[in-house]
Amino acid sequence: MAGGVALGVAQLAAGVMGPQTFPVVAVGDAVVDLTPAAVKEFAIRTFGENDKAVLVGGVLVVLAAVAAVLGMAARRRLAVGLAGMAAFGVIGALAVVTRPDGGLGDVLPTVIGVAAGAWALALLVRRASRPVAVGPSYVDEESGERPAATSGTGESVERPVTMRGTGEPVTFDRRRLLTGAAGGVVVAGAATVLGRQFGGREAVDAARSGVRLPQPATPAKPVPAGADLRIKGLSPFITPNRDFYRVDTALIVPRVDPRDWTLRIHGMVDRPVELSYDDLLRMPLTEADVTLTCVSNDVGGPYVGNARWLGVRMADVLREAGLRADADMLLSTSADGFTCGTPTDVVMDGRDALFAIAMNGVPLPVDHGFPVRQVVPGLYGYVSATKWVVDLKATRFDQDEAYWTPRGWAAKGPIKTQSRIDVPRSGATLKAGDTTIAGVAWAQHTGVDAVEVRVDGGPWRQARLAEVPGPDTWRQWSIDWAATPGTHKIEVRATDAAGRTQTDALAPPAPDGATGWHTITALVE
Ligand SMILES: Nc1nc2c(c(=O)[nH]1)N[C@H]1C(S)=C(S)[C@@H](COP(=O)(O)O)O[C@H]1N2
Ligand SMILES: [Mo]
Repeated sequence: MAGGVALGVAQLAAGVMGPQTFPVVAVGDAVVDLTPAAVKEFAIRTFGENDKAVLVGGVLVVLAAVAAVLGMAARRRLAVGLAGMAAFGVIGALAVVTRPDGGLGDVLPTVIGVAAGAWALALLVRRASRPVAVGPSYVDEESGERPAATSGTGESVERPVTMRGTGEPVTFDRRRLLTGAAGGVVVAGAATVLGRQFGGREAVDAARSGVRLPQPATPAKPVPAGADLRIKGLSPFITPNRDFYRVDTALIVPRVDPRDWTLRIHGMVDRPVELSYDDLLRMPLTEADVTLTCVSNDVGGPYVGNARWLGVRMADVLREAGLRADADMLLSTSADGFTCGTPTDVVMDGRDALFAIAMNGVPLPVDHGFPVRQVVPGLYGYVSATKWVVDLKATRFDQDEAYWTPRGWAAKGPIKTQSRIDVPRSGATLKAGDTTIAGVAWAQHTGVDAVEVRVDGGPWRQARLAEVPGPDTWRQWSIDWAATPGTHKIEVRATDAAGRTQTDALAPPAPDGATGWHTITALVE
C-alpha cells in the first residue's frame, strides 16, 4: 500500500512537472536504452506495438512484489522497509536524472513520492502492530498520549475492540489498519488519476488543433487513379494516420508545444541557425507521398506505411546554414534524446527529404512526431525519420554515432527492396476457383519495376502493377489465380527499377534489414 502511495504521489507530482519525471517511466526508458538489438527485436516480435505496455507492466509487477516483501519486513523492523523505499527512490532518481532530457530538479516527483510512501509505511506499520488498549499503562503511539482510562461505563473506551470476548489474543486494531489501508488506496488512486490528467496534455493538443497548415509551394505529384486497386484486404495506397505503424523508444511520447519548439542547425556549417515553428511555416513547403519502413520489419511484416507529408526541404535549410562539403553525416536529435545519423549526400541529392509538419493533411499526430519530424525517402526510419526533432548537427560518421549504432545496428540504412502478400492472408482458407493474390512492394527512391508470384514452386508469373506517382512510394500489385483444392505455398519477389531482383537468402532484421521472399500458405477447399 505504501508503495502504491509512493507511486501515486510521484505520478501526481510528475503530472505537474512533466511525464518524463515519473520514475517508473524513467526506469522503463532506461531499460529500453540499455536493450541490445536482439532483445529489442524479441520484444517487437513478441509484443508488437504493445511492447511498451508490457515493459511498464513488468516494472510495476516487480515493484509490487518487492514492496510486498519490504512491507512484511517493515512489520518487524520499520527501518528495513524505509531503507528499501529509499533504495527504490535512489534508483528512480538516478533514472530520471540520467535521461537525455533530465535535470537535477526532475527528481522532485521521486523525492515527494518516496516521502509520502515512507510516511504511509510508518503509519500503516504502527496500525498493524498497535497493541489493544488494555489498561492505564497504554500510551497512544501516534499522539504519545494516554487514552482516556477505561471507565466503568465503558463509554470512554477510545475504540471498541471487536474481538474482545472471543478469547482470541488481539494483537492489533484491525479496523484502524483497514481504514488506514483504505485511505492509502484512495490517496494512491486519486493521485494517479489526477497526475495523468495534468502534464500539459491539453495545451499541446490545443496548440496542435490551432495549427493552420499553409499551402505547399510544391504540391505532391497527383496520385494516378490506378494507384489504388481497391482489393479487399489489400493495404490502401495511402495509410490512414490511425493505422500507421508506430515505432520509437519513447514510453511516454514527448509532448512538444510548437510555441516552445526550435530547431537548431549547427556543427559543420558556416552560419548556425535556430528556427522557430513559425519560421518553418513561412518557408516554401513541399508536399510528397513517401513510404516509411522500419528496419525491424520482418519479411512480410507490418512496419511499413505510406503517407502524404508536408514540410520544408532539409536541403533548403542546410544550404542556408552553409553546410560544409566535408560533413558526411547529419546527426538529428529528438526532444527525448533519440538520435539518427543520416548521410548528407542522400539529403542533398534533390529527393524530398523533409522537415515534415503534416501527415495526410493534418498537423503531425503527436505519436508521429508533432510538431516536426524528418522524412527521408529511401532510408529506414532509424537512420532518418527523427520524430519530435529539435537539433541537427552537421558532422562526420567517423566522429559521431547515432542511437542504434552502438546497439548493434548498421550506421547506414538504405531500405532493401521488399514485397508483401496482403491477400490472401497467410493461413487463410479459400474456395476453389478464380481468385486474386495481391499485395504491395517497395524500393523507395528507386522504384518497383516488376513483381512476380509463384505457387507451389512453379514458374514465376508477372503480377499486374498499379500506377504510382513516383519512385518513393510502395506499389500495389495483383495477379489472378485459379485456386485448386489443397494446401498451397505462395511466394512473391520484386525487381527494382535498377534491375535488382530480391534475393531469396533469408536475413533477420538486424543489423541492416531483413531479406528473403515473403511466403504464405493458403488452404483451398
Ligand atoms: N524521436 C524518435 N524518432 C524516431 C524513432 C524513435 O525511437 N524516437 N524511431 C525511428 C524509427 S526506428 C522508425 S521506423 C520511425 C517510425 O516512425 P512512425 O512511428 O511515425 O511510423 O521513426 C523513427 N523516428
Ligand atoms: Mo524503425
